[in-house]
Order: sequence, then structure tokens, then C-alpha cells
Amino acid sequence: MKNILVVGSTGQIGSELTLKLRKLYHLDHVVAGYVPGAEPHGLVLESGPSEIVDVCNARQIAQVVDHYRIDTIYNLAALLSATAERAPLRAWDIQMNGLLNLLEISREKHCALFTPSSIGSFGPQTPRDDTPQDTIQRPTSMYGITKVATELLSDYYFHKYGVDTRSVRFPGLISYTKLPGGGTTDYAVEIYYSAVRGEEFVCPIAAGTYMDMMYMPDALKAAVEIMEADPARLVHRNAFNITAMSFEPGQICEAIRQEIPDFRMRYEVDPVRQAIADSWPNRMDDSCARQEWDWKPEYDLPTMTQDMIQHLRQTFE
Ligand code: VAH
Repeated sequence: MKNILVVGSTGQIGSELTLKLRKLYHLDHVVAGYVPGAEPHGLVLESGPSEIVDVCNARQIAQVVDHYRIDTIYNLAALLSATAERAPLRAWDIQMNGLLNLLEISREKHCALFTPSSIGSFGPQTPRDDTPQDTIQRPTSMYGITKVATELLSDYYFHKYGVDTRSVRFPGLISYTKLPGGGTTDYAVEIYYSAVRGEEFVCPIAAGTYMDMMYMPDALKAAVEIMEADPARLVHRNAFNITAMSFEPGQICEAIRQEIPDFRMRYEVDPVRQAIADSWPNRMDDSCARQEWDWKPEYDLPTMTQDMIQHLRQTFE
């Protein structure tokens, strides 16, 4: 039976991943790590243990790992791309010094460690269509720089010390339980909230800007499956390209109009997020994940849109 620590358990991914892991592995064996000011609430608080775990406090992490005999850590502590541009040094501290703390503790205490990368780890020189698993990565955002460094450090700890590090490059993630905070792909979540509220959506990303996207249930499935994969099949470790769909704002708007015909959208481009989006791929090639651990998404744009609208209508009724 695994004993799991989720660092950043109250964020967009962490809050849902914690609940999924508790269903899979047992309520008491999944610890929700959080920082003061981002306390767990609702089911994350009530369904299992939670502890203060600041990724920049190595002693605190080690105490929790020892107390709960943790053998697997999901590290979801990060400032997303647009926020990281406003606080680059803080983003480096969390994403790099914090990661080093977790890698060292995983080395000393024999924990497996998942630290996601992102389409943000690519840059303007990266091939934009069918972006290969192994290709040039020269991101121009602090978020992307930390994600490339995360991939390299995680691979280093695997090859040098045998630490069981594995991860994926997440696309933009879309969910109905918690709004993301400060990402370039956040528009693809916020648009659904506007549509269900009957409001016109003001899109910060320009028409024709394609980005890889994924519905949260598929992202959670990937986070579990990669850590359960047969290590003998893994040629890569950190971090697998995975995607489910690629769309530009006009296409998600049209998909919503199939469900809410009077939905309206206009554009007011945010130059910071647009510059970041322009440096990212249009669509990744995820064939390595499909070959090495049988990755396969379940949702596409129409089925995600139907499910998002159905759940948000329940929330707002
Ligand atoms: C962001 N949602 O926009 C995050 C993610 C692939 C994008 O890293 O920063």
C-alpha cells in the first residue's frame, strides 16, 4: 500500500488529485500538504490527513515524510506562467530550491517523486506542430525555464542516484472544481464560467492561437498511470509529452455555442499571456507516452464541453 504526500494539495491539480489518490489508495494513506494561507477545506480537509508542508522548508518536509512513512511524493507546488512573470525570483525559489529539497529527501528516504513539467518548457525555436518528445527547449518565460530545469534535475537524480522520478508535460488543464491561478491557458477555464453565467466572455488570447489542452480527469489519470507504469518499459522519465486536444479560442467558443447558442465572446488580448502563448507549441506529439505506458486520453473538446457545462450548471443553480 502506497503512502503518498501531495505537495500543493489545494491548487487546481492538487485538490482533485488528492481526492482521486485517496479513492485509489485509501483515505489515510494520502497526506494533503499545504502552506498557511492556502489551507485545505471541504472534502480535501475532511477525507484524510493534512499537514503544513512548505516546499522551501526541507526539515518540515522530512518530518512529514518520516511521520507518515511516505514512499511517493507528488510535487505540485508552482507559480503558473503569468504569475511567475510578475514574481520570477519567487517562482525560481519554489520551483527549483523547493524541488532540490524534495529530490534530496527522495534520495535519502527512497521516495518516488512526480514533479510535472508543461508545454511551457518549450520555446520559440521548438517545432510548433507535432512537437517531438526530444527536441530543442529554450523557453522565454521564467516558468518555462524552471520547467526545463525541473526535467533535467529530475533526470539527473534518476541517473546518478536511482531516485524514481517520473513526470509528464501537462498541456493547459481545464476543470470545474477550482479556477486556476495565473496561467496562460486559464482562459479555457474561465470561458465556461462566463458561458454558464450568461455573460459575454472577454478573451485575453488572440484568435488563431493554438495550444494543447486537456480535461482534468485525463490529467489525473496520467498522473496516476505514469507512477504505476512498469519501469522496465520506460525509455523516458522526465517528462513525457501528453495531450488530448489542441484548439484556438474561436474553436472552444464554437463548441460552447453548440450547448449554449446565445453565448458571445470578444477579444481583449493580454500582451503578457499572448507573448507566452506565442512561444508555446500548437500541438505536441505524445507517441512516446502511448508506447511506453499506454497513455490514451478519454475526453475531446465536445465531450469536455458537455461535461464542463453540465457540472457548472449544477454549481450555479
Ligand atoms: C499555465 N496552466 O498556463 C499552466 C500550464 C501548460 C500551461 O503550465 O501556466
